[in-house]
Amino acid sequence: MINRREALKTTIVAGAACATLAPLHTAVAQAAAPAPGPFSLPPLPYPMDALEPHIDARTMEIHHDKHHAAYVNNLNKAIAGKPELAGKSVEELLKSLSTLPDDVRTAVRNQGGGHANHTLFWQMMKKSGGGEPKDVLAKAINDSFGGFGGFKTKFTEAATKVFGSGWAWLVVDEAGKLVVESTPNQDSPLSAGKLPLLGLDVWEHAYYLKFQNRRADYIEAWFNVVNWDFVGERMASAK
Ligand code: MN3
Repeated sequence: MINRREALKTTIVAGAACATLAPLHTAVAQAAAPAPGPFSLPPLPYPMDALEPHIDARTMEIHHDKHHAAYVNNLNKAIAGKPELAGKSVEELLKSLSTLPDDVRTAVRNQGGGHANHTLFWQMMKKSGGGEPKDVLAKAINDSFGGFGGFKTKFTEAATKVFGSGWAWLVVDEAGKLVVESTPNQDSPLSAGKLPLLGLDVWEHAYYLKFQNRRADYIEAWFNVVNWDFVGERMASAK
């Protein structure tokens, strides 16, 4: 029986996409046995195939069980031996990057960011999601972007223009304003004093199996699974 890594390799080779084999393969290989520590991988809030046909089950499985697990593992490894950090939430750590010891700052930014971003990402999607936001959130989006269409265009543009790996975000900024932005790598808006309401992972690992290089198609498909109720609750919590 072949394991997941071999299966992935086979899939990618069969897809004649050898050029991307190295980074994806390496990233998957990083997910090892869980390292002990205060942070743990939250279960997906729905079955692996809940977001089909828009986001495929195989991608969800690798993305959650391997990639997100690796961020959690590496975060635990990074703060091992630092009990003063182990009692803090990942959000607290990300909000105070500049005050962290030099030897863990980059790891918290990357691995902690990866853990926090993905924990949100799973909740920002749901089966039979999509459509448009309602109530207070709808009004806020209308006021800020001239309507849902204006928001979608701006968010899609931000997600499309991320060079390399990163995220597109709808955030509440320090002035309480709704803003669309992007961050590179696993940088969290929390580290810039903003509250992420909605985020889209545009790392290739989030879409390559189903969409290959067609990031635009992935972005369009993803809008069909957005959990606007969750986004609305996040905004309400900001006040
Ligand atoms: Mn990801």
